[in-house]
Amino acid sequence: MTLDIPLLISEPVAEALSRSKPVVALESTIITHGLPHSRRLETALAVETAVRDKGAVPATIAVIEGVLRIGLDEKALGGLADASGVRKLSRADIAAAFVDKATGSTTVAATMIAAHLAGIEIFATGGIGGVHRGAEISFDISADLHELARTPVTVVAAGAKAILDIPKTLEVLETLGVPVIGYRTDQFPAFWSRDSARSAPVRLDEPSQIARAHRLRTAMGLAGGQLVANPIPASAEIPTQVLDPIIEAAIQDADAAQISGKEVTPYLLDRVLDLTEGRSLEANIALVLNNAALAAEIATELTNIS
Ligand code: PSU
Ligand code: MN
Repeated sequence: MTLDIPLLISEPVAEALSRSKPVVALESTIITHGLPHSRRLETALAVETAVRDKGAVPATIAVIEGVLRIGLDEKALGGLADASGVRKLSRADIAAAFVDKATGSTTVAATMIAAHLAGIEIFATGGIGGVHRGAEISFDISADLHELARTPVTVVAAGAKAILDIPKTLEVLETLGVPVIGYRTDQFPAFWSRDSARSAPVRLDEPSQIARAHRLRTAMGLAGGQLVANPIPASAEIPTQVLDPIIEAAIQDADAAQISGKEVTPYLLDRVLDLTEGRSLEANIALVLNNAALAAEIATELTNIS
């Protein structure tokens, strides 16, 4: 017996895919687990608009009542933004959410899986998960890194969150053979800041080049995606000197409160938001919008490759 995957692709997304129009996948965890309630719907809609403004179709992905939804209308987005108790779903959690008929947001890893199922090659987010500071003790390494090594979706992010251990995150990506492409930069960006004092292993300056590299990897039969590291706009960045002590304090708070597992990332983001008095929130939103626009440009270039 084969089971059907409970999958629903929205009308506009299905139409765009069938006509080979540009489509950009968007994740939902950054909305439900990365932003305060008051800014969720507004941000989700603004990110979709940033994709549309560049001529592509947005496909926000989430599991709603046990169904994997690719493309959410405003009502569904509003329901997700308002809901409490929304699960955070990574690769390990999706099938159980179907069985339980649960509602959950997809992380970078789960959104890549869902995008690939639907035939979407490019995805925009804020920052990927990575190797946490102190991972040599905690073993906390995000499933996002392994997903990048196995699922052929190009992910546009503002680097890795500065709450992580960025050098270790880059080492693991190198070990896994994931291309890490600095977009118009030699530096690997650190989410809220443009620089992390680490270089980006590869640099490409044109969306068309990133699209070609994606397709060439497919042609070579290479598993996995690419990470496009797109620095936050200069006008929105928070310099590392300002952030570093705040991140240290947030990590100490997390240790004291014995936060572990998938709670760690949302907890740290929330503490940084409090400690920066909201400045990190504005930066977070600005960088997601910037990534959505670049992903739409790459999506358009992908449709130009015959
Ligand atoms: N970036 C943000 N906010 C977030 C995340 C990333 O600005 O909430 C989420 C993404 O969904 C990412 C996840 O995939 O955190 C990583 O979580 P973990 O470290 O538990 O794998
Ligand atoms: Mn983790």
